[in-house]
Amino acid sequence: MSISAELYAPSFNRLQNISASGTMRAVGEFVDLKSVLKERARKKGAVVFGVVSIEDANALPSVKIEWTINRWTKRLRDSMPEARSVVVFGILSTDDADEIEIRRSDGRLDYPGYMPISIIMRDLMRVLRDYGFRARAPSVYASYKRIAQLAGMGSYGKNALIIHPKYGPWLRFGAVLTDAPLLPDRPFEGDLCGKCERCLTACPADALEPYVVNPNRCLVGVATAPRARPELKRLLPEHSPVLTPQSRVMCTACQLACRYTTAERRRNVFSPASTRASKSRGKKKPSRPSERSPRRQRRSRKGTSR
Ligand code: B12
Ligand code: SF4
Ligand code: SF4
Repeated sequence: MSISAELYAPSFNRLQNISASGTMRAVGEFVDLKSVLKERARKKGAVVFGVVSIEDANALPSVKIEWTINRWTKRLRDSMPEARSVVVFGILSTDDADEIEIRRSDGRLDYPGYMPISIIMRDLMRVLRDYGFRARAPSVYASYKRIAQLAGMGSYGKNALIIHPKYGPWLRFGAVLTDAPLLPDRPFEGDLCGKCERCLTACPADALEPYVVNPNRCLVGVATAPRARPELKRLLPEHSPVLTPQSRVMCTACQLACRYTTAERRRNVFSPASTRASKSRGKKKPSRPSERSPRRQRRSRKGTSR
């Protein structure tokens, strides 16, 4: 029988590991490990899944992560020298409730919408270990967007996010490093943006140039930066509404404006004013600039300096 890189026959030791976790398989049974991982990720909420070879992921240039992080991205092999594959998956933000940021009393920032990522990562690592392979989380200083593009999950968009043909910019990525030899997927080729520039126009903070976001202007960064410019801070209540004294909805204007955003995602926005309006008039009135037409957005942005 010929065995492709991702088909795996458990050895005796590995079989013992498997049996210890209650997933005993017959000796000599070949398992398509990549499909097992993909199915597990899907069951836990991932909508996209792919694999990148460690060579391709490691060849990515190191780039500076700015914002409050101020560090260079790490090569993936630094986290696991024996790694052979990077397993990548993406969950979907379907609602503004997935965009909440909470500042805990110790100053830590929490993003409940990202919670499923850690759960899926832990689960995939457990599966890999059950099959006798090593697995660990990559450094948080890896470049997830570049890895996702290599795994075929979409093109790098003018809003500086990975755009998926079906899910638009709403994917959130997680990854696992492993020494399992899994068959890599092909990188996503092409540019889904074309001549479109809707996100650039929609950004209330002028934080976007095509394919590049300025973390010092992006309101997601501004909301957490102690020394952000006052004229940008003033945009926060409208574009990054506060829910409680310690929590807010992150700005989503560039994502809502994207032509790959579904009508359903556009409806699921935080907007108490429009809820009141629709109750009183039986009709939904857009209140956040991101829901208005690009021309109205341009008008409302006048007066914002770069
Ligand atoms: C720091 C950070 C921020 C900072 C800085 C943003 C930035 N520079 O990307 C701030 C606070 C502003 C931010 C905001 C947001 N972020 Co953020 N952020 C990160 C983090 C931790 C690091 C990203 C980074 O700084 N990389 C370094 C920079 C220099 O790398 P880069 O942008 O890839 O740079 C390269 C490209 O520009 C590329 N390039 C330029 N032109 C072109 C053209 C093509 C065709 C290609 C292929 C490449 C390319 O060349 C550069 C050098 O290699 C990542 C998680 C991670 N560890 O990767 C999440 C991450 C990028 N954020 C994410 C998200 C979703 C957001 C927000 C929507 C908020 C939210 N809901 O979480 C906003 C969106 C703002 C925006 N329009 O980009 C997601 C992106 C998902 C996606 N679909 O792409 C990530 C991957 C988190 C995750 N786990 O999913 N973020
Ligand atoms: S998240 Fe908001 S401020 Fe940041 S780039 Fe997108 S639209 Fe601009
Ligand atoms: S709004 Fe248009 S230019 Fe911006 S990311 Fe979406 S498709 Fe690309």
